[in-house]
Amino acid sequence: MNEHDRAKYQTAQAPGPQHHMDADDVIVSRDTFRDNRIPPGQSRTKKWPVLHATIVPEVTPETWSLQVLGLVERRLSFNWEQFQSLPRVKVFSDFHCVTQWSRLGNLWEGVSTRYLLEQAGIRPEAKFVLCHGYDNGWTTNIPLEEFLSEDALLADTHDGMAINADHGGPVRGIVPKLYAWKSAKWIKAIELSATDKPGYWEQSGYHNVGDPWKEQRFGDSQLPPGWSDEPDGI
Ligand SMILES: Nc1nc2c(c(=O)[nH]1)N[C@H]1C(S)=C(S)[C@@H](COP(=O)(O)O)O[C@H]1N2
Ligand SMILES: [Mo]
Repeated sequence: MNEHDRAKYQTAQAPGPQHHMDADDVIVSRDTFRDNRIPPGQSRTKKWPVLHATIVPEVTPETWSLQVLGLVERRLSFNWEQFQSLPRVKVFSDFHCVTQWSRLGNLWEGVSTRYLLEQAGIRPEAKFVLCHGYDNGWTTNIPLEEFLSEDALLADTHDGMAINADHGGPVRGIVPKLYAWKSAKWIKAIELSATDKPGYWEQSGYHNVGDPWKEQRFGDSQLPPGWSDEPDGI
């Protein structure tokens, strides 16, 4: 294990929401109050696995910038310094990957998606968000309403440490209510649109919404290669 993995390894019970309930600067995701925080078909990992489709792009605070565009009143653009000057939020939440691991009790810090989109002004026709990553045109689509959840943010910090390149630093999206593929690493742009545009994993057969509590892993029409929902014997 390298130093980063050691630092992120959870040795004890999953961190619980009780430590943050009295802190008025922490938004606690509702799902962390469940008696069983692990959605159906998932298991807890104490590690923080690294998962992405292609490469770790070379993006640093010096080269990173964020665009907010599409169906907004005002297109916005932030460099690192401008992003750092925005109001900050902390979110305590669980993180569920469709490949069946869940990392419980993460404290994220960054800028609320609600705040960013309020600054941009949401045009009434906007219904969907497409998050773009710096990795080879990777995208993920999210219903606007889910993207505006109070616990959704653009995070640059995880459990008090800057998010490293493997995990999507300098800045990544975090949408705790949905499977982790909806949490765009190395986020480059947030695009609002009236029509839904399936992203990278959604086009390869993953569910369009991806609610882990409803086990929305795969879409109706397609399954990712190697998966089958046919009962045995057919
Ligand atoms: N830009 C980008 N974001 C991405 C991905 C990706 O391939 N590219 N993979 C997603 C998937 S499938 C998961 S499970 C999480 C993993 O985040 P982690 O590597 O920090 O655990 O990132 C998501 N965000
Ligand atoms: Mo994932």
